[in-house]
This record gives sequence, structure tokens and C-alpha cells, in this order.
Amino acid sequence: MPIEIVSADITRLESCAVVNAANSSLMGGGGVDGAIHAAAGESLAEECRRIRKERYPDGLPTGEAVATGAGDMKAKYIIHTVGPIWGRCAKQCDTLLENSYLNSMKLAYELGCREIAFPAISTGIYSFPAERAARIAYGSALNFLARHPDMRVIFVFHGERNREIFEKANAL
Ligand code: AR6
Repeated sequence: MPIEIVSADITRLESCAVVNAANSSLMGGGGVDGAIHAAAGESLAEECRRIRKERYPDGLPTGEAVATGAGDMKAKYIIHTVGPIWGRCAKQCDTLLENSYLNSMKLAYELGCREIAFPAISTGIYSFPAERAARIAYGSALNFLARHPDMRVIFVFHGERNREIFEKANAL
């Protein structure tokens, strides 16, 4: 199946590209971002500092994506994207979340990856409603896969609740 749903700790996956639900500072934080920075180690922090300085002095804009190595993780690349903060994205929320998914897949594909693993972007600390986020995630993946049928998308869930919500959206 080109779309797979798994329950796992995303930091342990061997997928070519693993997506990080980052914030615009790229300097780490809580949630999956904190877990990825802890698992990848100091080389990731160094690379992020360099990217900030050289490419994004004002921070990575919401909906965009940038790639780094994966340090001590088994993945090849980490794709950092900043999802929208629910309550602060007005009418742009859905589009910004879709951009996060599409830009991450595009970047991974350009790097030669044919497999990408996503956490449920924005549905934790950023409070995006899970059902709505699931529909957008699934729609974005179908959109990209229609144009890139050799790609595989893995949605990784840490809790059963989000996984169930996503599986319902997936069945629509
Ligand atoms: N593996 C898979 N999924 C995980 C893991 C993990 N190890 N850890 C958490 N999740 P969040 P956001 C799930 O809050 O809402 C950070 O501080 C979690 O259950 O990590 O985009 C950043 O620096 C949830 O479903 O990301 C930003 O400031 C999903 O990942 C801010 O949080 C996303 O939750 C970003 O908030």
C-alpha cells in the first residue's frame, strides 16, 4: 500500500525521510520535536543552527520544509516543517497544514527518498483538531501520490486515539 498507518515512536523508524513537527526556530522544543532532537543528537542541533543563520535568519515560515541529516537516528533525512498553530492561522489553517505535508513530500522526493514517515503535524501542542488534520493529511498524501506513484507515505501515531481518528478519515 502506498499509504500505511503505524503505531510507533517515529524516532526509531528506518524510513529514508522522517518528518519533524518543528517550530520556526528549528531549535527543538517539546513533543515529537524534542524526541527527534534527543534521538538525533548534537549534530542535528548544529545543522539547524547553520540553516537558521544561512537560510532562515527570521525562522522557517509556517507550511515550509527544510531537510537535515538524521544524526544518530536510523533515518537518512529529517524533514523539518512548521505546522499552523490552531487559533492563530485564521482562514489559512487548512492550506498551511496542507503545505506542510506537500512541501515535506516534495523535498523528500527531490532528495531521492521514496518513503516518508509523518507524525500527526500540529495535532499536539499546536492544537489543530485531529479529525480535520487527518482529512488534510490523507488528502495531501493522495494528491502527491497521484503524481508520484512510486512514493510511499507512512503516518505514524503515538497514541491510539489519533490513530483511530486517522483511520476513519482514511476510510472516507
Ligand atoms: N513519535 C510519533 N509521534 C509523536 C511522538 C513520537 N515520538 N511524540 C509525539 N508525537 P507535537 P505540534 C505525536 O506537539 O502539535 C513542539 O514543541 C503527538 O502525539 O509534537 O505540531 C515544537 O517545537 C501528536 O499527535 O507537534 C513546536 O513548538 C503529534 O506527534 C510544537 O511542539 C504532534 O504533536 C509543534 O506542535
